[in-house]
Amino acid sequence: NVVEASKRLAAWTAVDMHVTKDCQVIGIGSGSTVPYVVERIVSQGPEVNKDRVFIPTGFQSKELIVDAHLRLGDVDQYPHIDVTIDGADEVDNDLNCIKGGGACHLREKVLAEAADTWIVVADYRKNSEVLGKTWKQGVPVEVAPFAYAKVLHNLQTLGSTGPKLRMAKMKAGPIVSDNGNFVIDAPFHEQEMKDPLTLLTRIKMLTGVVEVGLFCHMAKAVYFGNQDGSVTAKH
Ligand code: DER
Repeated sequence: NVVEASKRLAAWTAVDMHVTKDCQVIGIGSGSTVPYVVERIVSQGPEVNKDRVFIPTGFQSKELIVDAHLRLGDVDQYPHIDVTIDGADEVDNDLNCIKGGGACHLREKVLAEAADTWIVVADYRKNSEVLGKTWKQGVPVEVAPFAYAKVLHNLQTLGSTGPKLRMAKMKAGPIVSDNGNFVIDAPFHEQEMKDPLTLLTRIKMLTGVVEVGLFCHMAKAVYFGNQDGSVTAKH
């Protein structure tokens, strides 16, 4: 379908542009777009991939690497990464991203920061002017379970219009991240979302917050696949 085709287009373009022969340590993000990133890397052939190592940003990301028979590495061994490619839930015109729709944003941000180059790939639905325009679920906030009720209260005080603990669908109770934490989804007014760095800083300072799904001034480039088969790049 057109959304999947646009994800593939974004992913293939990003790999062709940024996963060059000299890239040896590669971070793999999470979500439904990154499988096309792995697909394109595999298509570069066993010769170039045999000396590479691939670092996952969570369980799903690890399974992608293992299933593609690529060499799995650990961020403990490779704390410095050449390039990490990941998805996003929404991207504004300054390349700020909302991430965490898949509750993987702690490890995703670690590998984004560890990388010399962090690249985002997404379908056209994520291409936005101001964060919060299309992604209505709110800012994902990973919290220590012990602190979730206090952080919920703090987020309301910060102006969130209705912070909610993210509940599991096929399990009674909240979802639990790969790190054993809960996730709160905190919607904010456009006023706050227009300055994501300030909002990120205010949320991150709340004791009990582990990581915030706002990635500000981190992406070197973002590629969106469009419905007409073209690609939009933001730098
Ligand atoms: O949770 C995340 O940040 C993931 O990268 C995810 O939200 C990306 O979304 P996708 O499934 O549309 O690629």
